[in-house]
Amino acid sequence: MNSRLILALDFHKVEPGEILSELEGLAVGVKVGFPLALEVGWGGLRSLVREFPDYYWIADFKLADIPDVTSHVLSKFADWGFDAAIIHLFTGHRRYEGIDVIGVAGMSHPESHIVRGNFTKLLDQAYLLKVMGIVVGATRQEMIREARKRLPEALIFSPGVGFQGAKPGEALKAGADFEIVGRSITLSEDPRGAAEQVVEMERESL
Ligand code: BMP
Repeated sequence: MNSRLILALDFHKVEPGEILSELEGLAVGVKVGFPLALEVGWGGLRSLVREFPDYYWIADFKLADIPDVTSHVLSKFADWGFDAAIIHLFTGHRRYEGIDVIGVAGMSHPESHIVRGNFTKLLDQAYLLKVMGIVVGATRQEMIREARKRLPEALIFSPGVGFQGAKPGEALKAGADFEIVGRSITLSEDPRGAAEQVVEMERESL
């Protein structure tokens, strides 16, 4: 599709189904987590995944439990049609089948200094655990460059674009593979127009 945009569907003005229809062909994936699950319930999430199978669906509940619990949750998400799930790397979890696993290596918000202080260790952990991808905040481009160097094979997913300050395309330029964008699209009166602008800026940056 030649798009590097993943939609974070947390908060929204327009109905989720409508946004997802409007963004077909513009966003490659959709990331959902607690905000939408608390609103539409697990059944509601499953219905959206079923209704829009062409998106790459990421379950973002930042799992951080014991291996037996995490494995159980991951396999449920896989059954429901999710393509990927986000976990915390510090747990050392390494059992996953049937779903892509993305580990949190760096976060976008300024208060995440404990995560930031352990960034190198988390990257080593991501390498050892052979996760498919890592999250590194778009607001920290030097961390993206470092992650790209150390983990040339992993896909880098960068949130923090728009509302949190990074400009569309900046994380890609630093070496990320995908930018995760939420409120600057989902809280717009015109989500498709907002997404088109993001995609255009991303294309210009490459
Ligand atoms: P927004 O573009 O509305 O700020 O949304 C960013 C999304 O990325 C949210 O779903 C948030 O949970 C997620 N995220 C983040 O912002 N920073 C991180 O470090 C990790 C995240 O998963």
